[in-house]
Amino acid sequence: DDQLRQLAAQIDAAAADWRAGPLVPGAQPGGPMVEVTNPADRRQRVGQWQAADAATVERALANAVAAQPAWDATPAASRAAILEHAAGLLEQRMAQYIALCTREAGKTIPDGVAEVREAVDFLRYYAGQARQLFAPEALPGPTGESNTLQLAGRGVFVCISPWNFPLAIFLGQVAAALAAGNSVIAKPAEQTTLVGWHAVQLLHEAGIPTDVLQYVPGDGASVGAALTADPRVAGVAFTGSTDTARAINRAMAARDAAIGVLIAETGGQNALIADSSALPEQLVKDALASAFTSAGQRCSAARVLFVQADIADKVVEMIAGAMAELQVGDPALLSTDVGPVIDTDAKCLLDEHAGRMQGQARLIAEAPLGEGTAHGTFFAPRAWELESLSQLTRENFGPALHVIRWKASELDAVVDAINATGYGLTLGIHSRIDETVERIVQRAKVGNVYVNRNQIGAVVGVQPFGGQNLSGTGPKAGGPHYLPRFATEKTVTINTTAAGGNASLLTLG
Ligand code: UN1
Repeated sequence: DDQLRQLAAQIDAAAADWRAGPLVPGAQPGGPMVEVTNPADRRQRVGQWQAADAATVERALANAVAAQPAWDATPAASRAAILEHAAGLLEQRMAQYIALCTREAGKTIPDGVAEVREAVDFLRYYAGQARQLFAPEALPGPTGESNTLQLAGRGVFVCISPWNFPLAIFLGQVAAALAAGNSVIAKPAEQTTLVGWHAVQLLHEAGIPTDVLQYVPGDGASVGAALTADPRVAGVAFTGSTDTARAINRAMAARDAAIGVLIAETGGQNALIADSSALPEQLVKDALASAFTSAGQRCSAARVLFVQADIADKVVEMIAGAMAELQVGDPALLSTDVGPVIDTDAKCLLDEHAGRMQGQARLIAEAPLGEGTAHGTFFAPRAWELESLSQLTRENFGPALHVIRWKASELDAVVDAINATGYGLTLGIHSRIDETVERIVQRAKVGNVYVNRNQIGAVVGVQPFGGQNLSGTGPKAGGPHYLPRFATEKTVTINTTAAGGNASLLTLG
């Protein structure tokens, strides 16, 4: 707690005049300037950044192509050592990065701490994996030849990251792509350009060459579209909305180039199923943590609580009680549970949703907005009771929870309705009946299931994270299969007989 208090003080001490722009060797600055304001108080200026123009994007692509072979030829252990060095630097400068996340992205201090921790974990995890996986593997074969399988970088990778994890997911994607021997062009979410810029500077300082990792802030329509349509790009790692993932997929498919790789982690319509054996106190605590942590702006967040009818009245009443206690306000204050949403557009979408719910759902509770929230983009956390999941037509990315009652005979139908949304990211289960848990786990088409706990905060290397269907392509971030997807496989067969000929040539068919 003392450490957190110090951090809070440092956020206020940090100069509120951050700057950022493209990091592309040889490019002349040319794009428009964008002002950054504090989501908790839009009157407060945080800094400004310059967008990349078309010439800068072109220069970045040319640099990345030229730089990749030497980086690919650098031993994986050396690439890993740089990433591990960056992890150490990030730990030392934790306070500065938390301050940035709070002021640019509206993150609470505990969220900022978790964000830095996760970024450090990603850097170390992919570095460790690269050390292991990139050692050539000898394969058994006939005598007179040696066969090895080795991994290599694919080429130029574009990493397009979201504003909700501006450091952790940003660095996770970039670290995996770099560890695998790719040169990287990183495009941050527009909303969190300052955080991304500092993350790239840190990697450069740790030893990543400036043409191997470049930074091109800008909007998705010009910068993102130019990058993903370019035939020089071998792969794209993307985290964000399902619609954008589709657009990237189309752009890559339309290129007159080798078939590229898309690794996409997208949205969810995540449910939590509670039966009447659930412990109500634990259920309510975990449901609210899953729905409202990070102001509900996690793709892992719980959106719908399916509660069995016989405990529903009690649970709904407890939800209303607990929501009245939520502290909504300035994320730089240690007492704050829920900060602002990312921007005016996000708030408008949530207001629209609240308007739609008014006519067709019962409002269970609306948390009070705290003092000093009038000038920020705040949305008061809300819970509604619905009749059916079909009343939700899209993912509502914010602090909005929906409760639906179910009867004992409907368990399979509940799971089927969740599957029918087409999303498949996280699922929470609260039950003390093993058969019920197993039955749900077996039937649900989701990527991450959490039983009798909250359903957010997957730990790198421990809970590999990612979904299926509309929720993403896989492989799961922070899991063993993620890094290999950024690499290509090369089989090398060498004739090792003295004569250099192949004695059995004629029998080889
Ligand atoms: C996201 O919101 O894009 O499990 C991913 C979690 C985080 C990942 C969320 N590690 O909540």
